[in-house]
Parts: sequence; structure tokens; C-alpha cells
Amino acid sequence: MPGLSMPLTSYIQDAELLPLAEKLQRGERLSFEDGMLLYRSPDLTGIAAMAHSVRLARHGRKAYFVTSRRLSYTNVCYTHCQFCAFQAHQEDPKAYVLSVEDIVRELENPENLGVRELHMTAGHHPKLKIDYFESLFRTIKTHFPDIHLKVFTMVEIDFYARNSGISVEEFLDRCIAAGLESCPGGGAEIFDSEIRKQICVGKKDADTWLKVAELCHQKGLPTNCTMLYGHIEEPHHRVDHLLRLRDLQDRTHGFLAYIPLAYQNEDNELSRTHHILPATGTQDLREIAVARLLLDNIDHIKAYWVMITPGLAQIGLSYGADDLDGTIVSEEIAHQAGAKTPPGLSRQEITRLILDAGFEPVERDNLYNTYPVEP
Ligand code: V47
Repeated sequence: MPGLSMPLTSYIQDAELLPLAEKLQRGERLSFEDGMLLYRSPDLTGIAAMAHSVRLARHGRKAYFVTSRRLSYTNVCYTHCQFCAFQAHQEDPKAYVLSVEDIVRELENPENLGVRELHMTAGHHPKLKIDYFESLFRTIKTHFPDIHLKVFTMVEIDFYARNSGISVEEFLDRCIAAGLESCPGGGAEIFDSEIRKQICVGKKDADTWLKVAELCHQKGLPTNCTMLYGHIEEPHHRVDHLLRLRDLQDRTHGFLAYIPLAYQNEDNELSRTHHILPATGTQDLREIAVARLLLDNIDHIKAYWVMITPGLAQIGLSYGADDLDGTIVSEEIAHQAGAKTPPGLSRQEITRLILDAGFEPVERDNLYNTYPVEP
């Protein structure tokens, strides 16, 4: 990480943070204890100053976004995560599976004109196997060769490989050959096993998520990574989670971006069994800043407007984030769990958010190739 030139210490009120600022100025890595302090300190402005300095050193005033389309090919899921409001059982009237033709028809819809990234994640459907995905990816790539295919959480890869009776390696090789180009970062939740037992009993463990991510990276398939915060976890679970991501990134350099996911607390089992208040604005901003400071080897930190609102995501650009994700068009996972944000934003709306916050909008694809943004 490059050293910093700003006199950071002048922004810091909490003297406990000064050694962290000095470490950053020397280009040194922060520790587990430093991470705990970042969650404990009341001096959010000081933390923001450090995160913003790191962000400026890495990206200047650039703020990235993508013209994207979000789709979930099925909501049928037999994993049963307690925080999820999207899942359905096969017999449920709201259960659906999109056919290859449905997805092609959807992409032909004029509202998807100019889409550079198709981001697809979904449930664990017991009837879908490798041939569905091969056919889906080949057909999309034939009809829309310019759309980047960003599909599957690590747990979907693990599930659909087993469901197809093949190894994860073979599943990945066949999907890559059919057109898969990267993977979203979801499904990581919180790596701590005791918390997982309470929020996603039955879901594969942290080691599986990390092992599949490592395999993807070894095969040259970049992925993103996430953390679900603001439910029953404690700060030490979050620091542990972030440092496990950082350790893997040291080995593979395969993570493109990290996205903190704010727990949406409606219409799911966790919200029925626990009284969990939604994260506040400062908590959302702190998550972005802490990630920027601890994840010194992951280039891009997203402020995900769907879960924290466009206005707060815009402010997140000054708390360490360099990316506002994308236009999305339609989103189900957060909205079914109570997100009150719009289903999508136009390119003009995202550009305006970035310009108003004093940053330079840069349109990108999922591999961070960039494209000119017309005024
Ligand atoms: O996998 C599910 C999480 C993920 C809830 O890679 C919930 O660019 C909050 O992965 N409250 C889907 N979160 C979103 C996701 C994502 C988002 C933006 C960008 C990228 C990227 C990835 O959301 C799921 C799960 O981990 N989730 N339910 C909920 N109630």
C-alpha cells in the first residue's frame, strides 16, 4: 500500500487512533486489535479521515459504477438461511425458476439496453444441474456477447457441483468454458461458526466458502467478497471475517471488490425470533471505513446503495468507498427483506450522485475496464 501524504493526525480527536494513523502513514498493515479499536472508537470523523486518505491514495477522486442487470434464476432454496426473505420451497406459490428463454427475453427488454454486467445469484434448487447452467451461459453469450457474466456465490458453486454429481473443479471448468467470467461476493455472511449456527444453520461453513473462492481464483476466475453485518454478530466477528478475507487475498489476489451488506430485517425468520434494529447511518459508514483500512489488499470497496440508500452510499465515497455498484434495474433479495430503496437507478442518477459528492464518475465493467461517461 502506498504511504500517505496528508497530515492525518490533525483530523483525529481520539488519541488511541494516532498509532493507527502512523502505521498507515508508514504503509504498515493494521492488526486484529487495530480493527477492534476501529469499531470501538467514538471518533468516526478520525476514522473517516484515515479511510478517505487511503482511498485517495489508491483511486484519487474516481468513483466507479457499472450499467448492470440483477437477476435471480430461481428463488427455490433448501438451505433455509434465517436472515433470508427471498427463499421459497418448491410448493410455495411464490416459487419460480427462470428458463433460458425467460432470461434471454428479459435481457432483450429495452430497459436493459447498454447493460455490461449480468449479476445472477439464486437459491439452491434441487432440480438444477450443470447442463442448465452450461446451456444458460452459452445461450446468453451467443445472443449478448458483450454482457459480462457474473454468476454464483461460492455456496451455489459448492451446491450445484454436488447436485450435478461432479467436483467443484469440473463444475467451474465447464461453467468457464460456457461463458462464466466472474462471481459475485454473496453468501459469505459471517464466517464465525457460532454465529452461522444461529443465522444460517445448514449453510456451508466458512472454510467451504473460502476454499471455493480460492479454487475460482486459481482458475483465473475473479470474485467479489461480502460480509453481512448488523444482526447478532459482535465487532470481533466482523474483524475476524475481514481478516480471513485479507489472508486469502494475500495468497490469491483474486478478489476484485468487497461489499459490506447491511442486514435488512423484515419478513425473515431472524427478524421474527430476534428484535434487531436496522443499522444506523454511522454504522453503515463505519463498515465502509473499517473495510478500507483493514482490507489493504482489496482494491475496490463498494457502498451498496440498495441496502444503505443512495444518499448514504454517496457519503460513503468520502468514508473509503470508491464504487457505487450499479444501475441494477430490479433487485429482490434486499427488497423482499424490507429495503425501501428504488429497484434500480439510471446511469444519470448514479452519475449525479457521484458528481454532487465531488467525485469523478467512471463507468466500468466487472473487471474494472473503464468507459467514458458522457456529460
Ligand atoms: O448472498 C440475504 C445477502 C447477498 C439478506 O458481488 C442479505 O458485486 C442483507 O451478494 N439482508 C446478495 N443481506 C447480495 C450480494 C451482492 C450485493 C451487491 C454487490 C455484490 C457483488 C454482491 O445478500 C446474499 C446474502 O449474503 N442477504 N438476505 C438480508 N436480509
